[in-house]
Amino acid sequence: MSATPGRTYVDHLIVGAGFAGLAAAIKLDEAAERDFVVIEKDSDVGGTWHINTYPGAECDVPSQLYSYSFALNPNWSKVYSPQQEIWDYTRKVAEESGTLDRFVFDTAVVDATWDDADQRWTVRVEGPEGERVYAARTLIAGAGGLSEPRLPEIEGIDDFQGEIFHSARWNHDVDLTGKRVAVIGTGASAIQLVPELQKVVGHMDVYQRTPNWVIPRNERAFSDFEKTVFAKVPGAQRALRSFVYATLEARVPAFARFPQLMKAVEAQGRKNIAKGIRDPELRRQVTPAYRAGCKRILISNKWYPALDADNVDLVTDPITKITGDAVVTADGVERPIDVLVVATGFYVTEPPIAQHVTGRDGRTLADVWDGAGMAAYKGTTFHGFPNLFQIVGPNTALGHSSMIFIIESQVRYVVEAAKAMRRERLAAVEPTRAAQDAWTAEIRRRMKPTVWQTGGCASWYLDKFGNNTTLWPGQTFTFRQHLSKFDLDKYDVVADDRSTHREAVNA
Ligand code: N01
Repeated sequence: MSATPGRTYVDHLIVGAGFAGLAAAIKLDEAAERDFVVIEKDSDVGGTWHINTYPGAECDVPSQLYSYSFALNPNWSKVYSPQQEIWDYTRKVAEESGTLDRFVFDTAVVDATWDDADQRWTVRVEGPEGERVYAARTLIAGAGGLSEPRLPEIEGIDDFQGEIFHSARWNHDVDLTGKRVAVIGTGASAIQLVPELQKVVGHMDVYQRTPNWVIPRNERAFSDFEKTVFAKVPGAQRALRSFVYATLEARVPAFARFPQLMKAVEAQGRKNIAKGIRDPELRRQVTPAYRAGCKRILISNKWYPALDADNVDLVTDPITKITGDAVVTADGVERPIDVLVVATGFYVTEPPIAQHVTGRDGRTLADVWDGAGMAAYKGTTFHGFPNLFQIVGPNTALGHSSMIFIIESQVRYVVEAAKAMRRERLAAVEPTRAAQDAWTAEIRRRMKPTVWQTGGCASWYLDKFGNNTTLWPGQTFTFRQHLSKFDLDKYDVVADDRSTHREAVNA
């Protein structure tokens, strides 16, 4: 084999420097798999927590659990960490890991194509110095499940003359003080940003298509004493972490097998509404008509009081169009605005990256999924796409606990795969069709009785076929068990009988 001029050979190419990509880099490094590069389209590590800077952005998973098990942070300020604190945490972890020399920022992956002759991924990237091509043995996609903003397809939205931005692309140059603002969407992002905007705007219309169940949030700051104990006695922090983990896991049976138990959550939600909202009509409008848990359960003490404020109107009539300076609803009412905030979520069930990854038979992931929906083996590898590993792949997201637990489980699997490939001298590993189909069938079977499938709502968890291709349908420790070792017997392999070492080909 000869190296094509202009191609940089690496063992592993990691896409994204968020929690997933960073963990992959650190753990590969620890496993002496040091020949990797991390391609990040933005200017720093942190992923979601670098990008989502909307006012009020915080994590609704407890801080103790929303951090790496291998990098506990004794200094979390509160039970639920703010965005800036989490971003700072990822930067600190990255700096201390000694891996940052292999991160390439401000550089986007254009496309990735499996080269069967070379048994490598050809990955084109575009950065400040133009295009560059990598030939990577493995492609580890950690670009995030919720990273591509989805703008609403509303007639006239392109004609709006005022400022418009998505919650995940906040424009901090726009001063909202005293302005007339519309917010479209009432999901996890909206319920955090609306209470902050309410404090400064002149007037705000919040457009709700479907209400969410929102339960109270047990918020409090960690005392200096607690932080000192966490720093001096890591075991104490680990114990708290385990307690939080167990508390969240205890809710899984209600999500996965006995959705009627969710009535208890609905009672909490109703109480939260009654506490936060005075007007009976507004209370009625924000009360969901589906089983709690069907959509992500939200937590906030500020959302309902914000909707109840005098400078806020909740609008439930469907939006029909947007003009140069107003939002028009089906009842014919036109509400003039200066700024439009779209908190309408992300591309999830077919992330745009799928259109740019081409596998062994010349088809993209999007082509493959178009026929039957997203599917992967163990949420991580794909038949037809050798040596491709996706962190936070199909059926790995959670509605009840911390994604960092899932990310660490998948990263361990990837590292085990890399070690197995080196040990067994393999050029390529690809899950068999049978293994992937059996895994998918089992997921579908277990998904049937869950609240996500039976709860009576439309959600981003479900794809166009009505299948839940996003969530893991059970306890997270079972997911970890499934991925605890790399099961080579479920893979087709290609022996590495060529001198494909980096030293040889990069020379
Ligand atoms: O997005 P969403 P998000 N016209 O998809 C509405 C994570 N997250 O950014 O429900 C009118 O939940 C849509 O209405 P409907 C978390 O996993 C985590 O808020 O589809 N409305 C909905 O109300 C979360 O689940 C944190 O009927 C339209 C809203 O927009 C995920 O990100 C914080 C519309 C979209 O809600 C996404 O949350 C924030 C249209 N055309 C987010 N299109 C943490 O704290 C959409 N909507 C960890």
